[in-house]
Amino acid sequence: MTRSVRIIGAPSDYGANRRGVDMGPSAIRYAGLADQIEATGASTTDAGDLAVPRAEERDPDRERPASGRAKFLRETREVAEELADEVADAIADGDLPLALGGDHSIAIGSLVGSARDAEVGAIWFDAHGDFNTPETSPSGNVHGMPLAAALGKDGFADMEWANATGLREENVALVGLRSLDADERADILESEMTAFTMSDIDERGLLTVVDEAIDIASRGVEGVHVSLDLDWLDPNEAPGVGTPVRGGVTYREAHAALERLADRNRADDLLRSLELVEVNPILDERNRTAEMAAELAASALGKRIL
Ligand code: HAR
Ligand code: MN
Ligand code: MN
Ligand code: MN
Repeated sequence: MTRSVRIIGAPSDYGANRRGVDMGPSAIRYAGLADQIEATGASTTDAGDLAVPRAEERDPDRERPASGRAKFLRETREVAEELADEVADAIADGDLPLALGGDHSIAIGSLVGSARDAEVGAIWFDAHGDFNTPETSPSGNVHGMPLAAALGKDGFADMEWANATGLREENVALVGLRSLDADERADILESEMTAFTMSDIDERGLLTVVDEAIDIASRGVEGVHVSLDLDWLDPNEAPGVGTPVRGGVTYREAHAALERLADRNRADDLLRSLELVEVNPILDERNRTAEMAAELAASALGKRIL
């Protein structure tokens, strides 16, 4: 079981079109994150926020990939390298790193850090596939690309800073998909990742799908990175996200999924790193999405009512 959690803020919005996710770490902390986690019996330390320059001061195209488009690649790299070191440090010190986004591009850093000296798997709770490359992305926004980057796909193959060495496609499970771009969809089908759509959840039941995702991510590895994009939830419940897609899981389903993860972690000690991303306080209603993020982290870390 997780005893000590190290909170690491990554207030970056370089990967997204909509400003505001850079306030995510403050909003999630303000929502009572540390208290929520401590109620599970774990202790917390807060490493503060990474220093992230403001996007207005930067040129999105200053560093270009060899082909295609990925905006703010240089800045994304700065954040990823810093976060990777923080995450790897926390793990080396015996803590569970909990990264707070920021948009989902910060996952490049979380994955690189988590998979630096070990084979790891990943569970990706998200409406989106996040498997675009600079070539396939319709937007050039890197928050739609972190899995492709970490897995060293196509245009990312020569960007060593973005490649999570200990992560293999076979150990990646996406859960809750309902919005994919055409080429991204084809690439996911062709990959060795396992992708569960909302329809799979409808047909098979959420907990069956989550159990299978945990099996896939934890098979033959040292630990699992869990990435929770708040747009996984239905926008009626979690309105404070930049790219909402209707038809997501409910508040209760989200808790059930993360409580199952906590149960499996209690038995097998599989959780290696965790992140909460895409909370956008500007678009939120009275901080409820940030509150949900904090509550869901507590469920993942073993909060129980009885
Ligand atoms: N697939 C779209 C793109 O690549 C949208 C990405 C959505 N963003 C996220 N990631 N919130 O899950 O531009
Ligand atoms: Mn240290
Ligand atoms: Mn995402
Ligand atoms: Mn998403």
